[in-house]
Amino acid sequence: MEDTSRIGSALPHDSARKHVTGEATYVEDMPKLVGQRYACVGRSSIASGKIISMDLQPVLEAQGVIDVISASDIPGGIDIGPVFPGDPLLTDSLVEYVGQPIFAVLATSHERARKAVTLANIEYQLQTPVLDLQQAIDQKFFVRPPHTMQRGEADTALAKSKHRFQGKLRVGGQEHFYLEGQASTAIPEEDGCITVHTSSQNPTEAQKLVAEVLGLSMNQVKVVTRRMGGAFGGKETQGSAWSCIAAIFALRNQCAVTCRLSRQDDMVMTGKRHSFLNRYDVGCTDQGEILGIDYRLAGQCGYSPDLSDAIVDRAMFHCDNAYFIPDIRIEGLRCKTNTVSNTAFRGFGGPQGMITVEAVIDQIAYTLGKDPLEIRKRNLYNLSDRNLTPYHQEVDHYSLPRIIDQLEVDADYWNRREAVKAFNEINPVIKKGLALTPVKFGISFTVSHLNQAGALVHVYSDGSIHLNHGGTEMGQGLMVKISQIVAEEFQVSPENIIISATQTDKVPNTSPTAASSGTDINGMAALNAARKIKNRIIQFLSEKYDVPLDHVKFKNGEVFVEERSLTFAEVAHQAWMGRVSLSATGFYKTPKIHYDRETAKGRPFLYFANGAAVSEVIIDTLTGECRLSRVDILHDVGNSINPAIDIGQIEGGFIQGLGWLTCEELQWDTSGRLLTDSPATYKIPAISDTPAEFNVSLLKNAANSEPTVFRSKAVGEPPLMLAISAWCAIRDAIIAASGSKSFPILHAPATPEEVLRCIHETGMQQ
Ligand code: MTE
Ligand code: QUE
Ligand code: MOS
Repeated sequence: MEDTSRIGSALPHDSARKHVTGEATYVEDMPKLVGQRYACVGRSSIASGKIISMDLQPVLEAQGVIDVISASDIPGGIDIGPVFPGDPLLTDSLVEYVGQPIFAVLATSHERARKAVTLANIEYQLQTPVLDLQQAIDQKFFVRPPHTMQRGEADTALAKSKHRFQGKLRVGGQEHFYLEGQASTAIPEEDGCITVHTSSQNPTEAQKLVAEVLGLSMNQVKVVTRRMGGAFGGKETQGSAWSCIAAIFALRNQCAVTCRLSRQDDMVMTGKRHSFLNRYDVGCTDQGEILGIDYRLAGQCGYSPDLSDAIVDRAMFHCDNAYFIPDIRIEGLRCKTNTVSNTAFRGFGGPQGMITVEAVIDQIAYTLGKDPLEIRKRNLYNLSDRNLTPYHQEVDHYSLPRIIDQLEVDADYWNRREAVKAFNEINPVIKKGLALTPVKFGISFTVSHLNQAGALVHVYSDGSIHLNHGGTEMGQGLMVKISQIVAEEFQVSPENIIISATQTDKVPNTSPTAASSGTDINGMAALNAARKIKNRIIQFLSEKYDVPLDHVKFKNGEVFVEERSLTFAEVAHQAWMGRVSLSATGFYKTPKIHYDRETAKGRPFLYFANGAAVSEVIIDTLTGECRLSRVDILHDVGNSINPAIDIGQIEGGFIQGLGWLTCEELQWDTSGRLLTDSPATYKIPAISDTPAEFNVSLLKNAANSEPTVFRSKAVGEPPLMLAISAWCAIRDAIIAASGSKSFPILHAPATPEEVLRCIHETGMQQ
């Protein structure tokens, strides 16, 4: 067996072929069981009020309907709030947003269930909803108390600054728009137990909540996730409700039940990225060096806490981005509105914080008449006297200065700056813009207990390997990466390894696959399990052949016992004959991290992921339309475990960020109904929005300074924020259009309407 394709090899995604042929199995593709039934949820039509009466008789009498449940039919606990209470699985009195689940129907087909839910007669007593973020701020309408982080004396620094300005930035939310909607199938088992197959980033939480709503213990519930058709944070907490509904029906009716959301139900009933309204007060020197910032970051959480406490925290952790701010105060507000509860979305609040400081930098550059890149470089963290973050973690290793230096050259920034200027001088209608922005993103869950993972590895007597761990596959390539890690440890081909569905009865008490930590933590746990088995084999062979332990070596598909060479299969067989356990669990907990939220001090992150992007845009000042002519990205993934997967994550993350910042816009009407509830009204980027020239490179010689798995770095979320460069480039083009008359307050997303608004506000150059 000759094989070298392990760590660092650009293996295709294990399911790539199956994704395009349609062979990959999603929840809905599973073979149907005899008596399979379908559930659908009836939702509220008002944003705020009380249910006065509810007549479900017409629903029950509809064609194909088998069962109807409302809140009082839930056998166990009703509240499925993931961290704090506030999310009733079904509500029977208080209604807090349009689309809130009130009852559920079981029918013989998905279509019949969907039809039946429209037949309910529900009377409400209306209350006035709070729909506007500014209104929630003014009324101090919060889902959680405010929280402040600070270092130094922001007020004093601001007072003595030569230049001082204030600003306000609106940052839009984002619909996840995963290809596969929320879906769960529940199957009743013996002794009142239940199995749930679900499209979830968080099988353990689904297990816990299904157990709670059914009044079971966790060992009676098994949750299985083979893969998701995309998740992006949207299936971290908000996949559980549909598992619970399916499970309740399955036990009541002793049949298999599938609950999957139609695209419209999914868009209306599940949370999105938080929109933010951020305020800043900034002081700087003549050279553009920031002296102090006073921030107020206000996230729109929707009606319940969900993960908003941690999400607004992460916005606060990233409103410095790559810049040292000597004196800083950050206040974070968790605003409540009568809209669906917002949730995790790639970056987890980080992007909404980071974009704010990038707006600040652009405003400093504009005020001082300097190139924004010069201001960015002037304010970067260094490793000596400018290395302390607002949360008192030291920046101790930092590839950004190197990344920016190299990208400036690779992307030919300064020559293109001149070319853009020259272009804008002779073109009155079409304007170009250019921007380089960095990303520094903290890696680890900021909530310490989540930074743990488990794995289970079996070696069978024929040398084939079965691998299981707590992480879930959502398209990001976690499974292929972890099989490369285990293959490396045993020095076998990844083809020897079968990747199995994530299952709560194989690895218990898992964290959600989130915070970009999937490979970091599950990879380490799998490595730990593999190493245990390997050490047992070494011990066994050393005794059997009477050689010292270090004379047994695994190399390239073979096991060498001094000069004797055995295949991995032969070794597995011998070890089994020798009664050696060839199965092991593995465990990992992230070292070094600690954070005290009370004092807002500590080391929440094991390390930082870094990257930078240069975007060049062309805008049409008559229509506000915008195109990306060229994007150059240099990103640090440490020692890449799989460069093909990593580059895919960078490209995908950038384009998803581009959608968030340029074309995706959520809109509600004045009664709180989501208007953008289908692809007809909600515009995600298309293949034609890919930059005309798109250069993506991985930083070379970039081994992680922390002992992560094979010195790699997390890649899932950070590249999304590289798209901020496109948003800054659009502002650069608007400034050119106005002949630099005033600084345009460009909000996000920079849709054509927003670009036109800015141009009209700042005035076109004569
Ligand atoms: N890539 C794909 N293809 N699909 C996804 O749903 N989710 C992102 C990112 N990349 C996602 C993705 C998010 S929000 C996270 S946190 C990480 O993947 C999670 O996976 P990882 O920790 O294994 O990188
Ligand atoms: C990044 C994340 C998450 C996070 C913190 C991060 C995340 C998540 C939680 C979380 C917080 C408190 C809980 C809990 C989960 O925190 O995804 O169950 O009690 O779920 O910095 O991605
Ligand atoms: Mo990702 S937002 O942490 O699921």
